[in-house]
Amino acid sequence: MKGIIFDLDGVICSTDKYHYSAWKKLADKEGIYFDAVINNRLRGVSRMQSLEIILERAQKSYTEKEKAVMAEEKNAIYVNLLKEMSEYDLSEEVKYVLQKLREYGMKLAVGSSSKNAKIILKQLGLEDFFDAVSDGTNITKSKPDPEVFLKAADFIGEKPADCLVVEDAKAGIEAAFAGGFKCAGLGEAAEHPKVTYKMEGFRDLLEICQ
Ligand code: B16
Ligand code: MG
Repeated sequence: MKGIIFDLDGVICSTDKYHYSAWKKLADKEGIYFDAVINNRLRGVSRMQSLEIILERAQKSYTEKEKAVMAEEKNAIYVNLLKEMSEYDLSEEVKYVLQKLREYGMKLAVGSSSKNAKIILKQLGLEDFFDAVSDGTNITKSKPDPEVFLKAADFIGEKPADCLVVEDAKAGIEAAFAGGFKCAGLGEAAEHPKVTYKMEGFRDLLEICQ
């Protein structure tokens, strides 16, 4: 293994709770049922795809223009919540493991569907840490398409077969598999049949990459 590509939301940090609050606020306003189980389906998928999943429970249909306004509104709430984040939101475990992997000589990249990835990295004090960031701003297709990870591998100059993707989402595991990457699953993603490594915690990476 020469490179590791980390998903951001749900792997490096817990922005998933902010996504949930922001979508919940919007869903409540529209009178659409939304809960944590539905929220799990939003992991790793794009903002517009997330909205489509939420609208499965809507009682009326929305025009494309209305959907764009709703996605904008959710994003504004979400970005506002991100302002609360700081380097204290980076766990000691993640910080320690990232430093160790750097000492092992691994190339480290981010592969996130989020268009807000750079803001999040800045809030966490990681804006200059990774060798490359591939995110929602440089892709045309979101996970489960492998584009975001293929771009990340390209940015660090490594072949997919030499890189490990670390993911918390079903869509992310499928993207990694489709791109020819090895992948390590955290949380619910650990149970996905296509994972190469099941992780119980972030620290497991030290063993996987030794
Ligand atoms: P944004 P990841 C993903 O991040 C989130 O898991 C997903 O819930 C979100 O819809 C997507 O980013 C887009 O985010 O609205 O900020 O562009 O897990 O790929 O790091
Ligand atoms: Mg994720």
